[in-house]
Amino acid sequence: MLTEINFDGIIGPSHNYAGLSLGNLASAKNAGGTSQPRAAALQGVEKMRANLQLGLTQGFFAPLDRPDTQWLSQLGTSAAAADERLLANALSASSMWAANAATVSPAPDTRDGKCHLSVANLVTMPHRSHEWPGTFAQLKLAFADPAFAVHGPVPPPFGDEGAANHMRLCTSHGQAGVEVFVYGIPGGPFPARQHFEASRAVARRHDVNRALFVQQSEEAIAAGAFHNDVVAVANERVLFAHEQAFAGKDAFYNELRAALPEVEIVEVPADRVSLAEAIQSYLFNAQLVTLPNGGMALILPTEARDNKPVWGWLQEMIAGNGPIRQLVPVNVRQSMANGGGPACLRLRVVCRAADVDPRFLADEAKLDAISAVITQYWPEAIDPGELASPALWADIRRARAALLTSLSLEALLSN
Ligand code: SUG
Repeated sequence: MLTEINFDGIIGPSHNYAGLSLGNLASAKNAGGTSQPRAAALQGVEKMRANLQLGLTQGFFAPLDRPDTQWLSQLGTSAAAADERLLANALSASSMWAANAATVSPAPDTRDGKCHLSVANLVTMPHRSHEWPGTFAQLKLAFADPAFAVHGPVPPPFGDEGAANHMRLCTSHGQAGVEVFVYGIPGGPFPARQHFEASRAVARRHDVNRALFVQQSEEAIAAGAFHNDVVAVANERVLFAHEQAFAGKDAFYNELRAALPEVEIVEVPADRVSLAEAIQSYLFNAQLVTLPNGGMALILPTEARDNKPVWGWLQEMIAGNGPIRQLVPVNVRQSMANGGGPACLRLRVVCRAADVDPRFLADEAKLDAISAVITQYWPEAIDPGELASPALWADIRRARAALLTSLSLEALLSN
């Protein structure tokens, strides 16, 4: 029995607003602001709890070791000697956005019948480019069972941003699907982070039976959709997307309908919700999930509820007879202020829960234990001006160590 498991990145104790992501409007807007790591991480835990209460299977990944001294050392420096910008790049808690951890091709889609995961190289952004070794160590531990094949990163310079640029459409999670790899073309005002060559390499390595390659529209990237999951999300037979999400949309929709005749495309027209509104509200950065009773729910940020045109459109959609039956707003404002919504915070893996290392699976009691560690150890606030404080680095390390110990994941301490 295959289940979709959402693995959320636990928001790390170094969560801060350093404005590191060009093309991510929220990150730029909030640069220099004071962050609240404890509140941020508790918001993330409450999202996981809400998912459990909906009857979904929930997992998590632990934060990485920050500041990343190994990376700084490769650059010939240290936390004490690095300049302000480099230090901020070494301190980011960006691994919280688990949608960028890896691309996942579940067993029914691959020729060898294994669930393949490729850790994302994230080479476009310096602060994200050094996530993969720590993430890789974690994926190898969580998915050590022979039901999985965990691959290293695609070599640079081909940029790979993982599941944020990948969608899977299928009749139901356990059946063979068509995998859609969405890439960007460079040349616009902001970086196109997912490269065509990287998408093709991942599809080949996973030996995916049915793969489609689609270009993300240049207008979407220029408007601030630095990942496809800011303008589109798929679940089972449903694709929920903004009208301007894709280049060559008609050809893509035709190919999709040919591959999966039962596909339902729920498109939001630009004259109802502009790209700018979609990006401000993160309407599409929602978890579109199948509930145990069969209907679908959209777990979206409260910012979507607070945006009039967006909420108005959603209300009409729900009143109609479409496949999405329920809206579940969640408060992840601390992550949102860095451009990370509910869908950014999770990596979906369709597999047998029994094949996953149980230390990475959540239940209420474990979430209580995680909350207790966060409440005790996570810094309450970080001002970007404090990032050079050795006392802060020590607090961040102590917090992570306490979490890993409470989860019996001490094996990750050195990663
Ligand atoms: O890569 N923000 C992340 C947000 C990632 C969202 N993920 C998905 N869409 N799946 C990014 O831009 C901000 C860091 C800073 O500015 O300090 C940041 O990295």
